[in-house]
Amino acid sequence: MGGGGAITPTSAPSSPSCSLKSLSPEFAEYVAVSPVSDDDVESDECFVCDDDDTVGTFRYEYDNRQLREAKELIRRYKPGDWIEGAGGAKAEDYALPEITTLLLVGPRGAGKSTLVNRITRVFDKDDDPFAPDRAQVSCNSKSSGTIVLREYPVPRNSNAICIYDTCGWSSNPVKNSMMLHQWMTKGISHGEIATWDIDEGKMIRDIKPLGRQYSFLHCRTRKVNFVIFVVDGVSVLESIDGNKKGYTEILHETFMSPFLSIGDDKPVIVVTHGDRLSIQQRAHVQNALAVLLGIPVQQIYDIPGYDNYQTDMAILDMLRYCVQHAEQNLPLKLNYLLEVRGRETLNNMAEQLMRLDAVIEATIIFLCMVILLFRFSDKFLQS
Ligand SMILES: Nc1nc2c(ncn2[C@@H]2O[C@H](COP(=O)(O)OP(=O)(O)OP(=O)(O)O)[C@@H](O)[C@H]2O)c(=O)[nH]1
Ligand SMILES: [Mg+2]
Repeated sequence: MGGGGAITPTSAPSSPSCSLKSLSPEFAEYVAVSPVSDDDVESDECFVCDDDDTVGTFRYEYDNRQLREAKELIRRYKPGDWIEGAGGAKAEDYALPEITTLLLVGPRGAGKSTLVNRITRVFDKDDDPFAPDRAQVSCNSKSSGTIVLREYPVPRNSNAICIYDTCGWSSNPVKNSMMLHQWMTKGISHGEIATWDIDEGKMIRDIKPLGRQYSFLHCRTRKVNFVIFVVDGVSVLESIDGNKKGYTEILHETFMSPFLSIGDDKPVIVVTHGDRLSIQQRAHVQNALAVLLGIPVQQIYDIPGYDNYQTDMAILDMLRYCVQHAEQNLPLKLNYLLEVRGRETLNNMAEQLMRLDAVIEATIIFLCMVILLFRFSDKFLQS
């Protein structure tokens, strides 16, 4: 039965999107042909690797280069850069967001705040290796978890991409649905207090202002451009292979909410806690989620609690996926639509006039012919 059974940790992590169990074709080509130097200078020299150490060195260099390129792609990105343009529209015809906003949602303790820290860490490794974590992680059930919505630019100080960490779901799907609907339709703002429980919410509102002046005033409201749906892989496994069906039921019910989709695009799934599962169990969880939620397995990112190349690549892949899909669904500017519509209407009117013109001309010719015919027939009768 798949990878189910007892939960066992593994020391050999992998990510579906970037695992390199055997040499990929690009890597094989790279090893056979390209020399590696620090500045990636190309030359015509050929290298043929015949021992494991050399292959290991090339693989390390290759991985490093891939990671660097993937990070650069995210660092260079500006809203509008990845718009493909359709129906004759160009990037400047779209209503670009000030900053591309990604929303993290998921059950309580799924690892949303941890994911914020992990994403930040990928970039901090180059910028500031000793920078502290940003998001407050809850260490046990006594913690109330995230309550205040917070905006985290990625990388730190970026003005192109930001991630919003939110509170975990309640056990009541109706309340989840209401809160998610509000975020997706009205937008979200940094510092907003969010909780599912009305009584708890009132209590928090009374306490929090002690530490924060003017808490009733929020920062700028952001429209959500894409959603990241975070789930705990261990709870999913326990739910699909055990009796605790509630976890996957609530995942399914919430995931299917139409307002979580941006256009036709459903959220990406991030599976956490993979470091507590074996590789088979992780694959089993991903396949089960793909079937349960009706999405391709490539839309599910395995991001375990390891600090290694595979995890960093999976994070960067996931960010790229989100931003690309966010850009594909940006709305067109109103004045562009009006201009296009106006131009189309004018063209239609001109076409109709031309058609009318032809009809009038044909009628006049016909009438002239009739008059001539009458005249000739009169003369003929008189003679
Ligand atoms: N082993 C392991 N632990 C994780 C992982 N991700 C998160 N955790 C732990 O899970 C617990 C909850 O993590 P959080 O990041 O606070 O979860 P959250 O989704 O933000 O929780 P709420 O804010 O309450 O909704 C913490 O103890 C984390 O250390 C993971 O990938 N592996
Ligand atoms: Mg949290």
